[in-house]
Amino acid sequence: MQAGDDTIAAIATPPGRGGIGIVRVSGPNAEFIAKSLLGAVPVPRAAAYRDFHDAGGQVIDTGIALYFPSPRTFTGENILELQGHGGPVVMDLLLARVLELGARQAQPGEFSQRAFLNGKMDLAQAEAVADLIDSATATAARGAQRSLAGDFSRKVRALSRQIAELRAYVEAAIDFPEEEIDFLADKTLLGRLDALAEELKQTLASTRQGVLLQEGLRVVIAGQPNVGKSSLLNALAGSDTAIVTHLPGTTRDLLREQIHLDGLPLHIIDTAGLRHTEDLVEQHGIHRARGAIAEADVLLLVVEAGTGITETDRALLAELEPARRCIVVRNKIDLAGEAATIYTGEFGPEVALSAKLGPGIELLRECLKKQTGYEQGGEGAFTARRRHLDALRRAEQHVAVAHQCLQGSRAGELMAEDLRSAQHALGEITGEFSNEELLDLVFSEFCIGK
Ligand SMILES: Nc1nc2c(ncn2[C@@H]2O[C@H](COP(=O)(O)OP(=O)(O)OP(=O)(O)O)[C@@H](O)[C@H]2O)c(=O)[nH]1
Ligand SMILES: [Mg+2]
Repeated sequence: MQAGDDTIAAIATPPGRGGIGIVRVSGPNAEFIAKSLLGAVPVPRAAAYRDFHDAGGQVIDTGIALYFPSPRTFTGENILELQGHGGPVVMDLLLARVLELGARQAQPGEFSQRAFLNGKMDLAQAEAVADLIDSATATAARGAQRSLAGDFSRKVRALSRQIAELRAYVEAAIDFPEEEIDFLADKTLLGRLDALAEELKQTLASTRQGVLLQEGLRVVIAGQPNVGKSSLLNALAGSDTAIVTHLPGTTRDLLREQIHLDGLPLHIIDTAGLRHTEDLVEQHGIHRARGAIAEADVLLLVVEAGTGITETDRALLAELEPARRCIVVRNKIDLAGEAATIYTGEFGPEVALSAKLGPGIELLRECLKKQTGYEQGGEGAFTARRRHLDALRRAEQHVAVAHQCLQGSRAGELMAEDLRSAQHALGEITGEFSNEELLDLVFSEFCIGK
């Protein structure tokens, strides 16, 4: 795949008013556009204070122009950056002029895509650019910065190199069949496969953490009406997001709040109380609640301490996949005269607390941390994506099969084939092996101008 040979342009700053707005141009025409718009091409990599002219020679704006000639640029192409005043009309006029001079409006993520296609960064690094922009916590931002710097890619490449060496070894054994027995019976080969499997396992574990850090966790609060679900959302968020009343059926729609636990982003969703109802609006709410429950990473099932888990709650728990994490919250301990505590109940951890008064909320936070399996943003934590996790899992499986081939039948050919597949899976992470579909998927999530 090759980067386009046309010139792209976009407003790189967010829409709306701001002190400064930036129009970014990349491609072979950037130089011509600079000359037409500014009168002369600025000295490379030096700030130039210039008038930005329209077709009739009128000044659209005055600002800073920066020119970066290929190849030492973000995209690898000629880049022109025009920093003007950040008003939507000024920016639109400036962009319109640039398009008039032969550039085309860039697609979301197209600058980063060109950077990837021109070998300026690999695919995981390009994804980290978007992750850095989207990061919800400071820990996630630091993790994305590490991935952008190549920490994650280096791990993946090192694994890929290890597999390549093993492949060479095994393929040599196949090519010289008279020595095959010796080659494949060699204990060091088995040892190296074991070491590889172990490293894959560790990388998978840190990648899982990386995905958690980037995406955060969907925590859904559910239960019967009036048990204090919305009060719990408010207590966790430390704000009055949700309406709380003594009337059952207060919450109808899904309510979302974002908080973080030691740098791990949590998307908390409050839902309508589950009950049989004739009220049409509430029915819709309950339908949405069920949808949210089905997609939850962690379910907080709220019950009243005085009542405990009811038959309706049991029915809900029975519907959940066994692997789904669930914490039972026994709310309103102040009414039941209980103390805040945490213990292991029938369905997993149970936390007794009072959402209204506060005792036990800290215990719930601790429990959430444990349940998520998130290790507090250790030094060197990097962000990753589900796509990466997927590829690593496939690589792990292929290596496991290769291991079996070696131990069981000493089937050199099969082993070589699985090692090849494992290496291919790793190559998908860095984009060494990619296709248009994958690239479209990755870059379409970017913002315009990045
Ligand atoms: N005493 C006491 N009352 C509570 C506690 N938590 C919630 N409540 C009260 O219980 C009532 C219902 O609280 P909500 O938070 O609206 O309950 P909900 O589960 O969101 O209710 P629906 O949205 O109708 O399903 C309100 O009057 C709250 O003040 C608590 O810990 N102690
Ligand atoms: Mg509610």
